[in-house]
Amino acid sequence: MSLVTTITGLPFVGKTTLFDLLTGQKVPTGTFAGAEAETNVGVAKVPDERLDKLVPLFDPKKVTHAEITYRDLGLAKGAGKGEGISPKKLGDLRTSDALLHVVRAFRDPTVPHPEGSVDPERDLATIDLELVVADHSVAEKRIERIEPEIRGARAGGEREAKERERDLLERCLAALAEERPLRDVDLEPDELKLLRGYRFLTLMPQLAVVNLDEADVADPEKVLAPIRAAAGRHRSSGVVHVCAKLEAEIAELSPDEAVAFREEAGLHEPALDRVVRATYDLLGLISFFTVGPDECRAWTIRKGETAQQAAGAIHSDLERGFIRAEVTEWQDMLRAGSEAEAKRQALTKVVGKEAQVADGQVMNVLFNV
Ligand SMILES: Nc1nc2c(ncn2[C@@H]2O[C@H](COP(=O)(O)OP(=O)(O)OP(=O)(O)O)[C@@H](O)[C@H]2O)c(=O)[nH]1
Ligand SMILES: [Mg+2]
Repeated sequence: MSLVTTITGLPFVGKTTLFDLLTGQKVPTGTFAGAEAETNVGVAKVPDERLDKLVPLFDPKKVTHAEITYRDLGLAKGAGKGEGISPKKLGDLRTSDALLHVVRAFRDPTVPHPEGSVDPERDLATIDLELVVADHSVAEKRIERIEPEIRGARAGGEREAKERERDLLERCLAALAEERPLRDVDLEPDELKLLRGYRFLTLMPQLAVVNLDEADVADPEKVLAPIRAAAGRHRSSGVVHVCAKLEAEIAELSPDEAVAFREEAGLHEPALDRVVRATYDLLGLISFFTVGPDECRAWTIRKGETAQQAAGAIHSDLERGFIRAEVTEWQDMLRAGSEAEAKRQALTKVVGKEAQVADGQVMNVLFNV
């Protein structure tokens, strides 16, 4: 599965600094990109220690980590007043799997704040409101258009379907009018399916990335607790912290220096690792591995997917022609040292197409097309 995550947030909160950290790019920061700027696009390799540990066993020609595509998107200064998102940027936001809101908690007086003061909870609410406003206008327009369609439709199934859609949109509109994101509305699976086509922004999972002040890195909870509480009032919301500027400095160091510096600063894990893990948790994603002399590779699927669906993540032929899969926990594979030895020690299970795949399993699909 290929994941697209869009980074958004108020001007000058550190979006591009984070984007560079995640993707290893060097897009200039501190330039006030603003509403007119091009969207930056880059790919992050999903760090996976488990895959890294498996690699020496197989000495493969190629190692492939899972990937996430990140987009870095600026909003105009009018964000929060319903004028912050251009149609082009709305399009970028709407075609994402998740939104990543960067909120500023660093104080640095040399970096201007569009609101004149640092207040991450307020800024989070500002962007949330902007998304609610955008969705409200989509729902409103669709309702306007659907009324004549209902009048023109033949009585019976077709009209009923349109009436159901209108009623659903009316419910959405009511929630949005109360500034409630749509992911907080109780929706049946078929209603959700109907709404997918509209690509409502407030239906997307959201991760708040709190860009901490260097002085708060060692004890982040003080800053994070109120933000967690605010985000926790909504479904499909997560909170994670980074210290983008400090991490950008660390990224310039040699690996050994970086480890030492990190420990000293109390930043035990790189931003990329933390942000990616929070994204996987938020979206309910897991990884499984395929191994061999040609390639060792991590694949991303949704929690609860079956062996056959997981096979489909590799190739549609494997899903179509699925016979069975050999599954080994990654630690067992590591301990056994090879696929043959794992089998000999009965650490490898043979499973059918309905078996659920668990995070970290090594899978070998047997298929016939
Ligand atoms: N002190 C401090 N400064 C930071 C931090 N993160 C970013 N900055 C600074 O804030 C300024 C803006 O950073 P950018 O990454 O360009 O912010 P942005 O959100 O992409 O800004 P626009 O795209 O222009 O809206 C730069 O001068 C950064 O160096 C941080 O964690 N601490
Ligand atoms: Mg920027």
